[in-house]
Amino acid sequence: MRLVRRYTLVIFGLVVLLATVIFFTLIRIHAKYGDRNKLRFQKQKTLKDDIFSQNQKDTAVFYTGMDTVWLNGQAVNVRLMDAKNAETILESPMAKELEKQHEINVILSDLLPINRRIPDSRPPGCELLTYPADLPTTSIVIPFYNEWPSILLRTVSSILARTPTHLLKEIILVDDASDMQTLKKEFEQKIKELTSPIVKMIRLPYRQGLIRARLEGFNHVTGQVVSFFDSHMEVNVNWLEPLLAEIQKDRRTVPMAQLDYINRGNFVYEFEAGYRTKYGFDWRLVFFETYFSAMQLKGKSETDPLPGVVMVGPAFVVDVQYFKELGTYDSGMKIWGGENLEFPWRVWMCGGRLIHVPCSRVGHIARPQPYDFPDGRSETEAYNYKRAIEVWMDEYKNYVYNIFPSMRTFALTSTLQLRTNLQCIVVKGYLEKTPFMEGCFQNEKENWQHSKDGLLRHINSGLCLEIREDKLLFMNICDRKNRLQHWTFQQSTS
Ligand SMILES: [Mn+2]
Repeated sequence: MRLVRRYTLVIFGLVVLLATVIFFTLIRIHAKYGDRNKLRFQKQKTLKDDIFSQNQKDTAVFYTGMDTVWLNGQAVNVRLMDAKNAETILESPMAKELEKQHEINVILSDLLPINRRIPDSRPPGCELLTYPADLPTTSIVIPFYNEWPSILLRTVSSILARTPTHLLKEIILVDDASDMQTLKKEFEQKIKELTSPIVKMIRLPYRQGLIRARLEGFNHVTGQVVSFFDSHMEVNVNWLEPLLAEIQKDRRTVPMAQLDYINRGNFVYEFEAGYRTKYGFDWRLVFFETYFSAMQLKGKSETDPLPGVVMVGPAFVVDVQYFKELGTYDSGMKIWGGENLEFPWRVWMCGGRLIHVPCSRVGHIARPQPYDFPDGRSETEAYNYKRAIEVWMDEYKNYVYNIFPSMRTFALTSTLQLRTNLQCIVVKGYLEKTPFMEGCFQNEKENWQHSKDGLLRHINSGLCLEIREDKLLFMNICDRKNRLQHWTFQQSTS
């Protein structure tokens, strides 16, 4: 009896020991291999929680411009760190300094999956639309200049993930002579590892600016349609088909995706339901974003494209042959600025059409331009604008010269000789033909309405006057609940 009990005890002991060994071995294997490519942020409940948690179920792919960062004198591998470390790194002076330098929270970008999910921002009804099977093929040109590697890679990765392969001929990256070393060999290796052979890289030997870099990329395009992108974007679901369908209907249509905002501080993908972006310019040639008013939307469905006045720059598509017929971009323009007005003027005045397509959504990190201007920014812009108005604006150019008299004296070596060849209409025709131009011109009568609830509404633009915390005035979407938009008028007592 005692012998049997002793054996039972020994066997029981061995079983417990074996189970313990197996348990700890499994834990070690899991720790070593289970999360190799995953950061574990499950328990984190902070500002970054949303972003980090959204990819828990997928295999997240990370790319860090710097695998190792220095934290309190210690090397930390950002791929393997835990949530607490992530938080500390994001708060570190190094992260803050880089954010200031690049005007984007670049370390956070490194910590986010390259293939992260973003919310579907399309208006209801878009997912029910169907498109022809034989849409034209597309090439995408992405110029970059000192872009942070993980941001550029996320741009490419989102296109590869959300663009049907049979429609995408190639993605052409054009390095406009960046001097950031992280964009060179190491980056090219990452591109090869994480993307596909249809991604091509062109390196320009010296700085040519965004406009000429786009044109360099355009020379290598083999698709029927070309799309120009910025290097800090993320495309949304089904972004391409609605644009291509418009070109298939009429090859002289230039469709633009509606841009959403990717917050440069926390990388949240931001959009507002029902918001319909529209762009405009005034005679200072200041480009601005506004939105279609309720009156302009009357009789239109949420999925209907609407005509646009000018473009913001990236995320539009154009038929390659038509782009050539129109004379592409004005290659005489320098660096950046002005092409987003000049090209749309050309399209509208020469028989084409520019439209906003609400079912095509692309996220964009808005920030001050990373481009630097060797000749000075305002000089470069003045030069480009002069080219644009001298060609297209007839007597209207005097509005611009009256504001900037020094622009009159700028010498241009040559200007475009397109108008006669293309049989384009005169500028008055443009102003009449382009719908929704109201609110774009400074010489129009400005009407303001002061409503009972205190809002000071600008009739033409539909926007309201708002005073910022720092006492600067600006125009914003009217919001009764916003106290910074409440104005009262008092009789002077003095
Ligand atoms: Mn941009």
